[in-house]
Amino acid sequence: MNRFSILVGDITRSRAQAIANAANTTLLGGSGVDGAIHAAAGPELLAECRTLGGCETGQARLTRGYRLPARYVLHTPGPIWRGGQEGEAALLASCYRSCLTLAESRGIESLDFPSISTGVYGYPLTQAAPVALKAIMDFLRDHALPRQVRLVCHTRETAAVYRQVWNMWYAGTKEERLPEEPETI
Ligand code: AR6
Repeated sequence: MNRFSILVGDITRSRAQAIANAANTTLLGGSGVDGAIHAAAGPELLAECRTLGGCETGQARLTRGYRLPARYVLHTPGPIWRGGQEGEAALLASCYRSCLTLAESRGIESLDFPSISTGVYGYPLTQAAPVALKAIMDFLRDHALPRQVRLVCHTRETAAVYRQVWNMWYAGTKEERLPEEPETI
């Protein structure tokens, strides 16, 4: 089985053991995927987030998932796009790595990511995709956990950008290419 795949759909429906949340540094909720995760998890999630005292950009914090199917949420504030010369790529890579490291330390076997920073925070998708995929694939190469990592894109167009980058850099053979028709959740 491939340890990495790309899906289309709503990450709040994910049955992975943990999902990542594209949060902000307050960890107190917002719009986009953050809003959807808090809405689906219920007010207990916000109550636990309040105890954490925020999180720096590029770092990650773990909470329970409450009413979500996922047992845990890994909250990570992505960088706000400021033109690309303000360390955005290193911070974005750090978001993925921080979540993966935290997941590994808690023995988490399966982890789903949204496309961090590419919504409200304005990170251009074609520039975010290679950074995100390199961070994930570098980590998987060196670590046994999480066994399964998936990127859950909200739209087919977003998934297509990640798929093209993945196929270009990580599919050694034609058979390893990700399917044009992604799975949906
Ligand atoms: N499932 C999967 N992906 C989703 C979902 C969903 N339910 N909803 C949106 N997306 P964004 P950011 C996609 O804006 O750019 C919040 O207010 C969306 O289409 O959610 O990191 C936070 O509190 C896009 O591709 O996150 C922060 O203040 C991707 O998720 C700020 O927004 C990320 O878009 C973070 O901005």
